[in-house]
Amino acid sequence: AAKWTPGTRPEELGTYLHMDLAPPLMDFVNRLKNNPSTYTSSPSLSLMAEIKRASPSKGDIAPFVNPAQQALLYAQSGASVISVLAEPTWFKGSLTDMHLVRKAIDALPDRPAVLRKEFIFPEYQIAEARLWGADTVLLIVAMLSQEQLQRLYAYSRRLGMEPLVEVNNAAEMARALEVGAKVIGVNNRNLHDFSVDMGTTSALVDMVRERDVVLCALSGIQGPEDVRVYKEQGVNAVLVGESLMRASDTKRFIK
Ligand code: IGP
Repeated sequence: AAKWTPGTRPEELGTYLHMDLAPPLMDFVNRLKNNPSTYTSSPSLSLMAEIKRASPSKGDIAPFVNPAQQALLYAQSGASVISVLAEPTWFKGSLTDMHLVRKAIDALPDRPAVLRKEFIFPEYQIAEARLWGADTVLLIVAMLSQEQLQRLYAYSRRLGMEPLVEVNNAAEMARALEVGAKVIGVNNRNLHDFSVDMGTTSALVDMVRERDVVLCALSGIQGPEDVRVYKEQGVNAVLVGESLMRASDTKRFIK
């Protein structure tokens, strides 16, 4: 088989069978459910900390951040997952950022899982994520037909990765549940007009209450007060980008 180096496209290698060239994989769901952190306010609430240089709604946030350093800070702060924006145009991210994050935390005991945060559409992006050191990927229900969602979900699972499936309303939540998603993130930010409504997640908690689903609140979380409210409502994880990128003390933020 051809040898994999960073940048090699999966299709150059052949099929997913070449995934034996990828680095070891961590169980993302298990990492979210069994959070050994002493920093988060409860063992049942996990933190997904995001590396985000810029965004379409906010412009530059931390364009010159060192992803390896930031990843170590997040790991020390008790993050269960490090989400890395890999999208270049609006978020100034890259797969290199994600690869550097994986390398920086790889040898840590109980290292956080690594999430490729990008608009994933073709299947090769999932294989590519895996080869570059991701433990999982984001799938956005709003940009996929149900058939595409089903196909990408199945492909991700076939590579051993339970994806984070992002929804924005009840209809999309129903679609995520229909494909059998085990980790569902509700985006409080409307992707069309960028408005943020923190109640978006709260409104969907009841739809997953009796199910084996890890429910995550995404976007707009500014501090421990927001985290506490979600925890009381039964939310299992929070994903925080901008506030953590700007925080001078990430540990206190999470506590
Ligand atoms: C993070 P915030 O407000 O904490 O920086 O938001 C995260 O939710 C956001 O980056 C995000 C995102 C996405 C980015 C959620 N879904 C899809 C790109 C694509």
